[in-house]
Amino acid sequence: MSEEKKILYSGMQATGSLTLGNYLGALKNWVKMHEEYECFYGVMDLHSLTVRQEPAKFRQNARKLYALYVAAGLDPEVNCVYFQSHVSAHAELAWILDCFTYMGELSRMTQFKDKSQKHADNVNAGLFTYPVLMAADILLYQAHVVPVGVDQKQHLEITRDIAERFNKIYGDVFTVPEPYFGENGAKVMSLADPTKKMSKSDENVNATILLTDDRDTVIRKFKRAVTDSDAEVRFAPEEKPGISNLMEIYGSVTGKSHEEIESEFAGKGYGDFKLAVGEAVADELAPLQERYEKLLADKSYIDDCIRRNDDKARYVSNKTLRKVKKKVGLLEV
Ligand code: ATP
Ligand code: LTN
Repeated sequence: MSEEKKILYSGMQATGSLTLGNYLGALKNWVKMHEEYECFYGVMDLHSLTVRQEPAKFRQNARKLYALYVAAGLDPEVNCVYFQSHVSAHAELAWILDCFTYMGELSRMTQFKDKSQKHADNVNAGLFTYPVLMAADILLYQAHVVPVGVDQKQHLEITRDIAERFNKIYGDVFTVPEPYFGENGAKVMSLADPTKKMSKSDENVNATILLTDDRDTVIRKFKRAVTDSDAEVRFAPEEKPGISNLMEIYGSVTGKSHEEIESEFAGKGYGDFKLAVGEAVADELAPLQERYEKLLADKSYIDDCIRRNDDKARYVSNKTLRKVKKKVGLLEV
């Protein structure tokens, strides 16, 4: 009998284009996971609604995100790659878990504080309860591990707290998940300000590398990346955040260690190094972009994959939802 695989769950918001940060911090690490885990990946379109979306563009972006998942190597025949909003169990469990989450703990979430500053005209209740919907996503599938970038650490902690609180009252209903951070690229910093994370909502186009940027754009953006005025390629995040960030990126795409990179560029200037980083990233993105263009042209293939995987996600998540409803005492007839 084959041993049952542990379960992995992750996803991204369906907002805008993905950045190199999303790719190196999350997506790239997901691709091989199916060897060890049974994997579920959502297009988190309900989460995107916490910020105003233009409906036609939003719909397009959501399908594009799905295509990018597949282009990056997530095989929808092997992984369950589906849409969050197509599986009503997410919203249902989120409501139940809202009633097991405290205002105080949600107020401490740094993402809530950041986003309410950024969108001061629209500090909606969804922005506040965002982590509870995320907890519902994860707990519905009884996930053991959740691979994310380090910016999601706090959200994983609250997910664990909610699961443990619920289990304490009702017995072992939820698997308590562990976060998984990749070794490299867990926090890719902005090219314009290496003390800030690279974010797809950054207004400065030179701060981010988009997965859809063409070769020339990638190379140009790396050439312009902010670094210090010294000329030594050396890993020192505090003292040289710009160069250290570029080293992390270069290491992440080439597999080279910091020491190997330092010796490769010993005695060479920043110009050579930046060009090498740009070329390595462009080389990494080229095959992904080619697959992406092909997938976008085949709408029916993507839609078919979505439908099939939505069904699987519904089936798995409903098992947990039914159990939860029973435990809290909602009447079944
Ligand atoms: P925004 O910055 O607009 O809030 P985002 O780029 O963080 O959005 P998400 O959908 O929230 O996008 O994140 C998707 C995944 O990408 C998460 O696992 C997150 O941790 C990871 N991620 C995002 N930015 C980075 C980054 N700069 N470095 C590493 N991982 C990142
Ligand atoms: N909040 C996450 C996106 C997300 C997620 C999830 C990630 C929503 N639900 C469940 C992992 C598991 C983010 O990356 N900003």
